[in-house]
Amino acid sequence: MRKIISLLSAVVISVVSFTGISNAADSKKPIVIPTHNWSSQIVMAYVIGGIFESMGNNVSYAEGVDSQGVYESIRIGDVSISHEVWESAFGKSFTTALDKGGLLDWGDHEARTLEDMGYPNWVADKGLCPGLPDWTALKNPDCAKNFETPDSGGKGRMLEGPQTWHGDLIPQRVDALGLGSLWTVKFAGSADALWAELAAAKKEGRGTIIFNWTPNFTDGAGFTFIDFPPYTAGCRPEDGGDGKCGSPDGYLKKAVNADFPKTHPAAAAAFKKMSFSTSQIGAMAALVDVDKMTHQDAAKKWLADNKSVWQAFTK
Ligand code: TMO
Repeated sequence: MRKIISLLSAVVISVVSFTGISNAADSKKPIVIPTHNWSSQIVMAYVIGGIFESMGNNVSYAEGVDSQGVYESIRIGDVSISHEVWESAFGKSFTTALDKGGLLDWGDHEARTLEDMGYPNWVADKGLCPGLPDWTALKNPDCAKNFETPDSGGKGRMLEGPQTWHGDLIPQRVDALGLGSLWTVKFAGSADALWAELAAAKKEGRGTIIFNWTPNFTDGAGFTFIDFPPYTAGCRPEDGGDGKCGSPDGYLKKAVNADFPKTHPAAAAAFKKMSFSTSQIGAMAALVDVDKMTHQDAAKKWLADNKSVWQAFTK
């Protein structure tokens, strides 16, 4: 009997709290959405902001937030959500904040991710580095010399993204794999500098190896990632490993401040359902990087063209 009573009271309590949550209106306090420095993330910020606004919410944007520090900002409540937690670049900062408490894992997008060094397919077609995409092709001095630039000190140059994304991960890997005498790694100041390098190398007909990722606008444009030795848990120097590994087949997660589901239950429920595919995220980036729209206009267009996709998240 005791058991039945406690079971019944548990049911009553959960029904009450369930209906309490589903009926509670979202706070009018703005939902704070961060923007970083790559296109899909910024467009998706405005897409998600538009979805929240369609539900009657107020939204504000924290622009140009550091993409590692954002998880601490969410944990302490300065920022409400993160909608693109890329495993390779930000998994460690995300997990650190998760373990400290105050931040919740709000599930994965459908899209899987890869963030690594690679090359446009015409580099292989021109025979500039026979054996690619196998990384051991990079050991060949005749390959490396096709990737020299004026600033590379007679070595082949790889152009990494902004250093805020992965610190010294790629220079460490180049050294760990014994490629340091043939290759040097430079950091681009912005994602746009990576795309400018792709265009310049093509025009000049010279080899280029850059950091890139998928989902991205380059998914359909003939870009190949180099096959480095497989990623295993702990293989990176920051995790105590020898660094002789490529990047993981990664998740793309969402995260929220732990109070967000209480202050904005309807928006939090919608955000939990939000899941974008590789082609949807690639399209968000392409509206900016190919079609040259502003991030805000790209988001408006995406929302107008994909009503049935996003309205399903709000029901
Ligand atoms: C985090 N990024 C998508 C730039 O690799």
